[in-house]
Amino acid sequence: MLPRMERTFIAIKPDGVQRGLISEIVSRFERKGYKLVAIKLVVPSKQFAEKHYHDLKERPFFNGLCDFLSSGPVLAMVWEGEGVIKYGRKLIGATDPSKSEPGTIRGDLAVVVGRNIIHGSDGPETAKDEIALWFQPKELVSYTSNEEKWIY
Ligand code: 3AN
Repeated sequence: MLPRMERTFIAIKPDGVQRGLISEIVSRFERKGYKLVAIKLVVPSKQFAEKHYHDLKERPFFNGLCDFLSSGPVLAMVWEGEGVIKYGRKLIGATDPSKSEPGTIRGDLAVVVGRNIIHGSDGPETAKDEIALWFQPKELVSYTSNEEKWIY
């Protein structure tokens, strides 16, 4: 990994998987120029979902949110690239899809906040913690893609 590279945790939630949006979402990150370094389909337990969303445990929607995340397959991914944490959030769009800009993933593909199809780490610390929660170090693949020299 080049020193300026960063990594972020991105997950397609059960609604995005059930709606057949995996390829659409993956392609947006891929075409932007980011590199996929880990990917797996998992059904998280409720306890695992609570760990993932621990920051939100005081919020009224916490329980429903954790039930929802653990209700079916989630596509967990790690994407790498310069500025990927912040720009990944831009690709995703505002939390509430009724306010997300068209052109963003939530703006184009979702309607309500409780079914906003995708999660992305909100900063470097969260990215580190979430990657460590969802993946073992050996599941993160380091490689040089042929395209990289044209991107950087
Ligand atoms: P983001 O996912 O954009 O980082 P957060 O961290 O504020 O947003 O919220 C995490 C998740 O909690 C959201 N993706 C959404 O699914 C859920 N959420 C946030 N606000 C609400 C709400 N008012 N009602 C139901 N679910 C919510």
